[in-house]
Amino acid sequence: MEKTLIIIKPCTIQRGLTGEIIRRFEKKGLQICGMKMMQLTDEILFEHYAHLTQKPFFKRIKNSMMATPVIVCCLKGIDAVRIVRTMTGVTNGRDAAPGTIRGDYSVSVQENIIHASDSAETAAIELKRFFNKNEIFDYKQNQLSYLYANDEI
Ligand code: IDP
Ligand code: MG
Repeated sequence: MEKTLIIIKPCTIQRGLTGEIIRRFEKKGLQICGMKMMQLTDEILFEHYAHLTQKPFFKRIKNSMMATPVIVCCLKGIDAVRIVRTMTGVTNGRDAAPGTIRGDYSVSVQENIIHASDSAETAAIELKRFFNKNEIFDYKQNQLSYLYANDEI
């Protein structure tokens, strides 16, 4: 089983879409292993968006991500990273396919609803960045034998 990180961005919190987003992942069958609200800082965003610090829009993204607290969430399942990225859609909400989260709720490159880890390696690093060890919970998912075939788990 794989674990991945999503961040419910301030635009989503302000638009009252948090429940909608979490609901999609729950309905899919992913297990919530951690969830908390936190205020992001300059330091954590500098690290988290290290690949964007030289971009002219970096300050704008940073301000946008600090506009309200965010909700960070750890989701678990087989191929969870890939599933969550596919459900999230491409970065630009205007290009994202209908049926994806960004495709259904965003018309913006920047205000694009959630962050989702892009590989298993990144997910491990990002989960450590936003969660303490005791904030990720490993508990039995009772529906497991209805979500997967025996040979998959
Ligand atoms: P991702 O969120 O789809 O993985 P990244 O390229 O990692 O996309 O960019 C991180 C975040 O930075 C995006 O989700 C978006 O909010 C913002 N961003 C990326 N490219 C642009 C841009 O060209 N203009 C404004 N914001 C951008
Ligand atoms: Mg990214």
